Amino acid sequence: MNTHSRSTGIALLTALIVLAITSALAYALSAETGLAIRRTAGGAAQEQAREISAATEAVAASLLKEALEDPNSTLHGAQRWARPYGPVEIIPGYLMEARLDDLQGRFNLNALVSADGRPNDIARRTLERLLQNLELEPQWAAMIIDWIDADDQPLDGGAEVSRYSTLTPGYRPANRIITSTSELLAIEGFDLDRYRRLEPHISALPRDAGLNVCTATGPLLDALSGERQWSSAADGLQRNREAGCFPRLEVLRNSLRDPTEFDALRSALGLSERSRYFGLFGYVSSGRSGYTSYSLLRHEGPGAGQIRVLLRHTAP
Ligand SMILES: [Ca+2]
Repeated sequence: MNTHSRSTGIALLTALIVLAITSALAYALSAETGLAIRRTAGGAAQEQAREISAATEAVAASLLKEALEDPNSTLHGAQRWARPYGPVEIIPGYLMEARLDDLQGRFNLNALVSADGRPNDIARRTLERLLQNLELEPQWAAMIIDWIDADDQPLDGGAEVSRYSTLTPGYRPANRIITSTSELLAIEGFDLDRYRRLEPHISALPRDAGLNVCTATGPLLDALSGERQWSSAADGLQRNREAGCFPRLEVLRNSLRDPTEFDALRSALGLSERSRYFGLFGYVSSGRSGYTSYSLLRHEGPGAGQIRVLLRHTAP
């Protein structure tokens, strides 16, 4: 993109955000009418930062609806929603930055266990390959399946309550789908270094969320194709993605070590060229204080439809 259209884009986004903040503040002020002002200056700054974060959700929603309006279009990283925003001084004294992440460009850990409670073998093999591509031990796949599946029967290489209860202090595996990838840190031996390496490539979404090949990370594409071809040519992947969805499903099919496996892979992992689940990461700073926010967003179609906030974490 040229400099002119980039700066026009930023100016437009800034205008949208300022509008959203103005509306949020107007609402907050009207809600406070008649109440005594009792906040400390720090509390007021934090409240303002929180309102700015809420406003970013409204802006993110409008960008996502724009990208998803045409039900036949692909969802990819060359669209406006994918551009990191800021840091920009959004109102005097407040810097804001935000980015949206397509969570379906990651491997969904909850896809490891099928609706009938049995391990999804294709998903397991994909995770094992992903772990190997990241130079992690493939055995973690069995440990993660046992953590998620409802039964107490350990897989070969896995661990269930019989093992966790012997630890000090003892505890039980979740035995249900997980809502945050950070739950992996509760798995015996899965340390922070391993988590940091794996985290950019995984998500914890509803089992049937699907995987968008247009935004999948290089190591994850390699895990799908069974060949180390995407992450070893990261620059080429990046360049191809500047023009739109890449690889298309057809291209991925032809990249498989065995293309006849494509249909099984597609159905086991819900391969597609669109997404519904997004993570919005925001950071607002004012002076020496900062405020982070994370929102899990889901697009509900058809067409532009609605963006629903499924959960929101905020922290000073
Ligand atoms: Ca289990």
